[in-house]
Amino acid sequence: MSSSSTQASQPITPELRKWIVDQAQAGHSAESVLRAMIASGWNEDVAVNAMESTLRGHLEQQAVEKGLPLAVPVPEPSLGESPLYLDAGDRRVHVLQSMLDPRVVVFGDLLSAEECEQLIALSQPRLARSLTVQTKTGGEEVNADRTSHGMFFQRGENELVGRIEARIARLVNWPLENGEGLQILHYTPGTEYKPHYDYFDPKEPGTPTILRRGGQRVATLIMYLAEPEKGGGTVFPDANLEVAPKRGNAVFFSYDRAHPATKSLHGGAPVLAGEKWIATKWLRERKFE
Ligand code: PD2
Ligand code: ZN
Repeated sequence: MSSSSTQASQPITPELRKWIVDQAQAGHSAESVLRAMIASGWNEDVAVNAMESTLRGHLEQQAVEKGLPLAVPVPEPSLGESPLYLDAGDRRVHVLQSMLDPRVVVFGDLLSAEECEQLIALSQPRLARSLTVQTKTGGEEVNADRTSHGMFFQRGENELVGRIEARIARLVNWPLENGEGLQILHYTPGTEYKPHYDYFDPKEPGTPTILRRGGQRVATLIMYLAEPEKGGGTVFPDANLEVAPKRGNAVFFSYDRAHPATKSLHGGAPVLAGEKWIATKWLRERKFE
């Protein structure tokens, strides 16, 4: 029997959905529920689909009932078959670590040493005390929680920036046009970026103005351009995770709703010795212009 005629002859009824949710709530594993369905005559593909769609729908319904904002699609590297490397078009990028909740992926060798040096050199004359978007008004402000110095490149501002942006788009399967301009940050000893969320707080009055330009931020890629001697890791307090700021490497994390439930709280630990340089790419839901 073809799978489409199987789907038609084995419809996923509301009763079946309820039964699946009941099984999950009773603590039965996905595997055991699947085995029970197959044993009672369900086609395996249909059963897997029914389980996936039912449980995803149920989780989302619960989240919305709890007052969480709706989940949206997010960028995601193609890690389905646990590859050691990803083809990012013009470069083979190493996959060093992957965590599901929060969604965090550490990449190796995303940038060459020359690219790191060139980004630093091009940004240096344009550095100023870092601003953060002021969610009260939609403007920008100097923020005491962020003591680094930084600047933004325009998207596609030069060949180097355009090349890196195309690489990132391919790596995380997200349109280049949805990216904000690349930001460069420079940290000297004692400077840090206190833990925060990168999405815009839906409760702040300036947020609707910010969202008109491309919607929410849904993912962040922090690329390490120069490594400090001590300190300066990127920390995820809700995951007890610290990513080492190794030159050429990068940490990617996504957040499918503007809510702490994503566990995407993260910060730049104080630099204890040496200097840390990073490039940050924030990705929006839609075209950012
Ligand atoms: O420098 C970092 O590790 C860091 C930490 C938290 C950067 C950012 N956030 C950012 O650029 O958003
Ligand atoms: Zn951040």
